[in-house]
Amino acid sequence: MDPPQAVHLGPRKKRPRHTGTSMASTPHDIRFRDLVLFILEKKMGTTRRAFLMELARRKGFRVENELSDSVTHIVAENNSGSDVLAWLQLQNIKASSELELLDVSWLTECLRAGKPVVMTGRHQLVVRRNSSSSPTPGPQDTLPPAVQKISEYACQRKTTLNNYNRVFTDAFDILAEDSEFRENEGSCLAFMRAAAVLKSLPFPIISMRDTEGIPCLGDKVKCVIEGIIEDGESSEVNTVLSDERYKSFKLFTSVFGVGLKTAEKWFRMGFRTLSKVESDKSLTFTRMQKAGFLYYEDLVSCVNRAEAEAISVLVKEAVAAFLPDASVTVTGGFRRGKMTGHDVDFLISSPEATEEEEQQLLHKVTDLWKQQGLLLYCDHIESTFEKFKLPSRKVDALDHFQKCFLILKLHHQRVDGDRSSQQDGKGWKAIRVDLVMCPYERRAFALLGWTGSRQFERDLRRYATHERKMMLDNHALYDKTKRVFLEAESEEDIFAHLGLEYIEPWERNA
Ligand code: DCT
Ligand code: MG
Repeated sequence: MDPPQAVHLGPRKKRPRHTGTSMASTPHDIRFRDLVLFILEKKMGTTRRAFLMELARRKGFRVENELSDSVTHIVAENNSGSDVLAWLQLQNIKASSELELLDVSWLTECLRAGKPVVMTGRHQLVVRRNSSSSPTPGPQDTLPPAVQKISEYACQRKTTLNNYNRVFTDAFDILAEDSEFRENEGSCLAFMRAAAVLKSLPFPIISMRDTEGIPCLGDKVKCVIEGIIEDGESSEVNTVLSDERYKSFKLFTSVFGVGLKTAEKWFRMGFRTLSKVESDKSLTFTRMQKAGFLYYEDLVSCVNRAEAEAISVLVKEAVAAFLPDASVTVTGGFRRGKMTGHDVDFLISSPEATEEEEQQLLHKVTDLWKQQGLLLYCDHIESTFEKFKLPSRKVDALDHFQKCFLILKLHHQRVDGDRSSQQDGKGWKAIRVDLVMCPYERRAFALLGWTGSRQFERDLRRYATHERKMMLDNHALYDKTKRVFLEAESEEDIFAHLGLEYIEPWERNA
């Protein structure tokens, strides 16, 4: 799963109000040069104004910080036309007949449409008799289309990495993680589903009206959204971010090999820092945790694409040395188009290999790396795969394929365009790598399962169970009505069996 990034939502105190740094203004290209907007703070508030300004700029609108002669459109909220005129008068500004005074609903519709929409009477706070109906270069009235029915299942939504609602989804990722640390499964799931559905929206949520008709947004979730819309930050998230338990669990579980149980134990023992844990003589560590501490700095700094490509070459070379016909496919986040990940995942299968050759491949590959001095950590899990076993009922069940969890030494010179070798004395980086070996006829199921995201996988299985009376896991698809296993050569076949529109890997970032 994607480690949720810390959301910087500013300090907790309400006054003075701050916008989160995630909304901090960065230069954006201006796409609509005929419009110069100014957003009135009065009755709207600093934070909401900053939120809207940043969004509008991101969408290519020119928004001025100060009111000047160049401004063509003034946008206000909860102000009547005469309120705005009175305010202008107070500023000693005479409203020319060209100046448009508009309600915020016009701006939010523009933001949703991604371009200026035609101004109508319901947007205009002051309708001037001599003003043409629309000086805006709107080709047609692009009022937002009614939100199409959005499925409650992530496998029926396209979720690319283009997330319009990051400010909300970062918040829900943190709340979900906190619920996970507290082993509150229901609440964790609710936050994860909320984040997933918001990631799929083709527009940013600007007002609570935008959330109407969107599934997976319960009262608790809506309350958080409302807080962020109003204050630019979530008080719930701020509470979590400053919570001892959350901070400690986050830190402890960032060590490879440390799960919830161990984090809980260390927290209860009063530990709050990794250095105190590591130097404590009374604790014993697993082999995995020892490696986790040893390569901590490398492992917490995410793997980038160039490093993933270099690892991919390494894996393909090693596999080809023993099974030249085997296919090696990058799965996980990198297959979904992510630029970084916490590891690099691979699926390997061979059409020709005997069962014995298949079983030996991963061992041969890791032995080779050991000889080459590249194997920093290795944990082999043997296959428990059975041909006629029904798919698991559990949504989060681990699969039965043979696999190994590794830490490999990646020399900087293997990474294209890497400039860090000069700065980094050791000349290599420790990288987490997962290799999965599966029987050739199961490769489509394994590929679908290992591509993720986890939320996408969960919903695929849930959809199969509840909507199709089928059972799906990383090994097989079983039709309970017909009592048959459904075979698949490709991921497309599996979607077709399930009666689902095919979703490309880069659209599975739920
Ligand atoms: N997976 C799964 N069930 C599990 C573990 C993994 O379905 N119990 C799938 C979902 C994603 C894929 O395997 C790879 O797992 P990760 O590497 O944990 O996820 P990722 O999406 O690749 O995230 P990251 O980019 O952080 O590696
Ligand atoms: Mg991964």
